[in-house]
Amino acid sequence: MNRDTPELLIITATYNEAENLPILASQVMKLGLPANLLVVDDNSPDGTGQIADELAQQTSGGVRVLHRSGKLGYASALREGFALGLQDGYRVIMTMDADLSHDPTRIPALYAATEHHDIAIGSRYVPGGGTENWPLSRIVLSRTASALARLLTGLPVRDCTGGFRAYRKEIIQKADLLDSSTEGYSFLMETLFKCHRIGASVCEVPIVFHDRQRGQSKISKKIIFEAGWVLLKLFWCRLTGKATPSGDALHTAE
Ligand SMILES: Nc1nc2c(ncn2[C@@H]2O[C@H](COP(=O)(O)OP(=O)(O)OP(=O)(O)O)[C@@H](O)[C@H]2O)c(=O)[nH]1
Ligand SMILES: [Mg+2]
Repeated sequence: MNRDTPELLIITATYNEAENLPILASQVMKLGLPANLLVVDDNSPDGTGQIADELAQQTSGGVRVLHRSGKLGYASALREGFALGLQDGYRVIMTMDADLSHDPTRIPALYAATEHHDIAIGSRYVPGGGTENWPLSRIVLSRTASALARLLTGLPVRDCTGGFRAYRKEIIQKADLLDSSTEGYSFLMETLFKCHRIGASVCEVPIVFHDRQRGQSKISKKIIFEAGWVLLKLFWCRLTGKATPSGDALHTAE
């Protein structure tokens, strides 16, 4: 571990977020936290990767960049970010979207919650949380996914599918979160499932989710289908108690 490594790593996966990334980086840097913002970019055709490099220079390394060769998926971007975070010795690792749907002013609350919990989830579905400007179709999709995930996995969490989270580094290691082959948002359900199975303490911090104002959504039918499939596999794991979707042995609580 480098002794200059700050406590907190905030990972944001980017694919064509050229308009959003400079705003996000400036809002995160303004918080004045002991944090690095890690941009994991998949060679975005709109030049997000180059913008990230410029931001890294302007912030003297406050922003860090991981370039990948092409569009390898949201989940694997987060996993590579986790791997770098563990390797470099950050104490807390956060994830958030780059499209400003996740409000950076909630970062301090999530970070503070890791003082007492292994994972802090930015939650739309607890008092004080919510969504803004979301079309009815997205509200229905998200609410249904969260309710189904809760029912089938038994997770005691109201918002299982949001990607604005803070993890203590130890829980990423103990729950083996790098061992997964999911591509999209199902990774978020899978990570919670794995953490819950080893007795992680989880809390939900209210957030208001804002619909993206710039750029395009990357959510696809394939990713929605994957989420349904992973959910069924998690249900099966819950029933049998034998294995997680990636096939690794289940851990028991310590
Ligand atoms: N590196 C990388 N980032 C991705 C990929 N797919 C999505 N992202 C990023 O992951 C974050 C979430 O993706 P979005 O497209 O906003 O998906 P979403 O939030 O479910 O959809 P909207 O609400 O419509 O924006 C954004 O910061 C994207 O740029 C990918 O394949 N690779
Ligand atoms: Mg989004």
